[in-house]
Amino acid sequence: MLSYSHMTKIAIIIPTYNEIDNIASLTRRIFAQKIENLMIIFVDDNSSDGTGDEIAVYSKQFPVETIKRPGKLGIGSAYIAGFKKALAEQNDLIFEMDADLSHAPEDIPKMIIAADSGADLVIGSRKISGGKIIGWNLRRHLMSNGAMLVARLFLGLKTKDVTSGFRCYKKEVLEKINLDKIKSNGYAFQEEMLFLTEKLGLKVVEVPVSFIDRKYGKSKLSGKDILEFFKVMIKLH
Ligand SMILES: Nc1nc2c(ncn2[C@@H]2O[C@H](COP(=O)(O)OP(=O)(O)OP(=O)(O)O)[C@@H](O)[C@H]2O)c(=O)[nH]1
Ligand SMILES: [Mg+2]
Repeated sequence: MLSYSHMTKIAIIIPTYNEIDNIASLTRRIFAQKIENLMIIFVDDNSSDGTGDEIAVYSKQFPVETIKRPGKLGIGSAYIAGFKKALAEQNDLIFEMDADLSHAPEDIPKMIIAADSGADLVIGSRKISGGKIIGWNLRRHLMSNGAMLVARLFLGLKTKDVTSGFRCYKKEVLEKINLDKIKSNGYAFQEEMLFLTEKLGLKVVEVPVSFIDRKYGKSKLSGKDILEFFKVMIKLH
């Protein structure tokens, strides 16, 4: 059992859109970490592949809740809906995590320890020593590195992994940010949240993780998301 200095309530927010083949393994691996007071909040956008029914199976065995939305409304608004529920339910640490097993549940404990050691926002980072990306082609690496370099220079970000969607926020960070003002989605959402957190002068700590490209299901990343990433960068500047 992982121990930390106080009774910490933890919520893991996981947006899902057609992730049926990943739910069982993801849920089992998260609860296999034996972390006290931990719950999952799935935000499912009426997936057509039965993801919602699969989640319902696990919600009988584990502390799993679901926010069901009527259709694909985007990852940014899914996270915001999850954040609001997690705050309303008095969670102290609030994670963002993908459903596609790119983020290893086994990395959750070290992120909790980093938060407990003083970080306001912990980033599961692929871009510091010890972090890596497994399974991407050269084009994907170049695109990702290029976009992150431009964003870091343009917005003066200190954090290396700007777009990581594997994060742990202390509740105070989410209380300080006006969530209703955030309209961005995809990678732009991660960029905007990071910018606002750094601007508040809060402590961001990166811990190395290995990101593994998805085996099951389809990527929802689109050209529109890449364009939005640069548009939001200009808006924030
Ligand atoms: N609720 C909801 N979840 C979404 C939506 N779009 C993506 N997701 C989920 O968000 C997570 C990240 O989406 P991915 O398609 O893996 O995108 P990515 O990780 O940025 O890109 P890849 O590296 O290609 O996998 C996954 O759990 C998706 O199921 C959406 O519109 N609504
Ligand atoms: Mg993914």
